[in-house]
Amino acid sequence: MENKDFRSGYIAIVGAPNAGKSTLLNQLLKQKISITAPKPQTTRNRVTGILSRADCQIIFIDTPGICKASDEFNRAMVETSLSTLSESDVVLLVVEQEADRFVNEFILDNLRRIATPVILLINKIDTLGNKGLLLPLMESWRKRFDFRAIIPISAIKGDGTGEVLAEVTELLPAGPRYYPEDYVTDQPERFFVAELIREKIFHLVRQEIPYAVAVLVEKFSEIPEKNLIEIEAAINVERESQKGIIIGKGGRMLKEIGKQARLEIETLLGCHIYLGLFVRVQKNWRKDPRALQEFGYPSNR
Ligand SMILES: Nc1nc2c(ncn2[C@@H]2O[C@H](COP(=O)(O)OP(=O)(O)OP(=O)(O)O)[C@@H](O)[C@H]2O)c(=O)[nH]1
Ligand SMILES: [Mg+2]
Repeated sequence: MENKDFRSGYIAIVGAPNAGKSTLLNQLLKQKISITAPKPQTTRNRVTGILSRADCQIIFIDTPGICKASDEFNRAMVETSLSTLSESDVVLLVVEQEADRFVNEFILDNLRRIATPVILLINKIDTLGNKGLLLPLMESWRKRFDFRAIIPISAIKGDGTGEVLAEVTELLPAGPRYYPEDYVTDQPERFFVAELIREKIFHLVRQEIPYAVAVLVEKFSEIPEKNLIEIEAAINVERESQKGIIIGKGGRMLKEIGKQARLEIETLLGCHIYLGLFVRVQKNWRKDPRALQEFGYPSNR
């Protein structure tokens, strides 16, 4: 029998690109759920992380960074993030000290239109040389919005995240256990496989190319007697020249992407992995509604 005092809720994690939202989700869950990278606009979909306790269930939703979108593809991602705001019980707004003032004001404008409680998380305090700056910084944020709480954190080190959990738990409404206790996410394994490959490309391939990449898992077959999963995935790029860069001299880049991704996928899935990667040119897929749908991305059309 479910306890009638059980509480649960959806907690949106929003903020400007690169603020550390996905790093925070992973820290809260003590597990890598969402991919991270030093480049902005890494996250493209909502990514769910579920925290189950004896008396409550917290469903965190990591979102794409909100920015002044320059094209349809980015606009659709920003829409994904904004729509999460009104569907949540609590919003965690992640900011990076005083950076991204314009974007944060835009997000605050959206938050002023809804009644959802907002907790401000000032992230990356490990990089703050002078800790004396923190109090005036918190004070200036307090003047801008009626935050439920303002918590300085370091998502990467875990500083302040215990306090975040305590505040969130306080604000959880009465509600059911939405997911079985052992679920950490509701996304399928194929999604994480594609994301991990994309993450390695974000880390290994230079400049703008990772933005032109979409990964699609085309085969995922389990062979239990060998404790093996055979995976084949297509790395889609927009142009022939990008294909060459992903493959690299003598295929070296693709091999390195495959090696790093395979090691992490093996840890994630707890078995041996055969990972076959190939690169395909799908001309201007970011502007093609059919391709966007196929790759699991929102499209405004
Ligand atoms: N020093 C420091 N770096 C951090 C901290 N949190 C995140 N980072 C780094 O900031 C970069 C961006 O982190 P992400 O978690 O990918 O940021 P995000 O907000 O999810 O970014 P998008 O998905 O692109 O919107 C990565 O290089 C992280 O390692 C922190 O507390 N301290
Ligand atoms: Mg992210």
